[in-house]
Amino acid sequence: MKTQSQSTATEIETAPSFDVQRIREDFPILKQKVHGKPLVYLDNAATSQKPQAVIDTLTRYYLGQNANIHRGVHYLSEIATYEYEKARGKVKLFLNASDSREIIFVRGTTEGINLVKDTYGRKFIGKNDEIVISAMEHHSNIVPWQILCEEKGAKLRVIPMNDRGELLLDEYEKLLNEHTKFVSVVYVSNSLGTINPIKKIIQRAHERGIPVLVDGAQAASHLKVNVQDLDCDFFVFSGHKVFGPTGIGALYGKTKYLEQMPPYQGGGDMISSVTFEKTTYNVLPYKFEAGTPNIADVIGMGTGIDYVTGVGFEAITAYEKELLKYATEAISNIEGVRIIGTAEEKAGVISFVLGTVHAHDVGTILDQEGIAVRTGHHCTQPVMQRFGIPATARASFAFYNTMEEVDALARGLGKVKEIFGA
Ligand code: C6P
Repeated sequence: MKTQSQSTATEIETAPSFDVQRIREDFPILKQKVHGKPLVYLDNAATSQKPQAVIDTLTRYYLGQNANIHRGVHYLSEIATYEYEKARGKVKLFLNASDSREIIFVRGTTEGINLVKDTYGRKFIGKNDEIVISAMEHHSNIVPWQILCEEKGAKLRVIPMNDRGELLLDEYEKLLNEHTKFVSVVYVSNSLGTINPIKKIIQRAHERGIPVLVDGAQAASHLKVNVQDLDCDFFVFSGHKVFGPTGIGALYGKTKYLEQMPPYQGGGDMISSVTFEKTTYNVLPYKFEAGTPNIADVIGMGTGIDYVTGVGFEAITAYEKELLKYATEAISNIEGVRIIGTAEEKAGVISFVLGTVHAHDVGTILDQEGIAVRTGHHCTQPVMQRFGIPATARASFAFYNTMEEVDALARGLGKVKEIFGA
């Protein structure tokens, strides 16, 4: 299966400071066996595993800190409020936002996009206006805008991509016109792995005064995000993809937009005063956080962020680059494999088809070998349509994956070939 020029797991040199075995010790779930085989978890784009520190934070919270926030004067409420707001400060630093008031806690990327659609979108987008998205969006960044377009009589325009899965920036430029009121584009594609030139995309929209939302769901775990440097107007990500709990994420928005936007939901905590005649709203960010929030998971997400920043993005990016190179070589050398998404700039995702074997069969055989990959359309049906396929198998990496796990994947695919005669 290996060519002469191919490197083996042990030959690969990684930054001396990056000790993957040491890192794996922090993730208890990785020690388990699945179907009698060591777990090889390659479904990190769906959700990442959690370090012991995040599990400990959740336990500590429920054992000794649990209370509602922003409400009580009692000890526990003050502790919970302090921890919750401390986590907001961590997200602010993580994204390099200029102010904690620009960080709004939401359930995840999906809710963050829907919040912007329901508030900014409903207020500022109208009949015959246009919203630009790209051909590689997750359904979360397609469907909300379609709903808005239907409601308002606006139009959705789509930036096309080439056969490698790279956006065509010249075509993007052509789409921007006096009707364009919003651009919403993914930073890193979950089904292709493409890292989009998001700064350029933002600049070109800004030259025409158009605000831009960045779907950072897949970027936040692989790249150092700097919202001030990107100059994006909104940025969303999910905590569960950055080694934190599920059901929590954050929306960053520039104050100038958040101030102008109506509230998302009505309820407790988002008000400043209520009478039957009139309600006035709370200041940022609370205006957008109605009801009792997901306190424990906000705090847990803060610990996930501490963990990933402790490992360091410089080391993560360098290690994952090597891992992706090694895996791309190993997988593309298997006869019958076609990698979907071969962009010049990629993060740790390899989507592929193997001959005529259905992706679900690939995934099922790999599962028997203890290897977890995702199969299907990955919530990007238009991407599958663009490449003329129903589904792919997708291996997606995190910094705790190893070259040996890539070798296991390659052996697993060899088994699939044997079984299906592919
Ligand atoms: N992609 C995947 O397996 P939520 O579900 O709200 O945390 O994230 C939605 C989402 C939005 N944008 C992108 C680019 C994404 O990758 C995802 C989630 C997972 O690829 C689950 S479908």
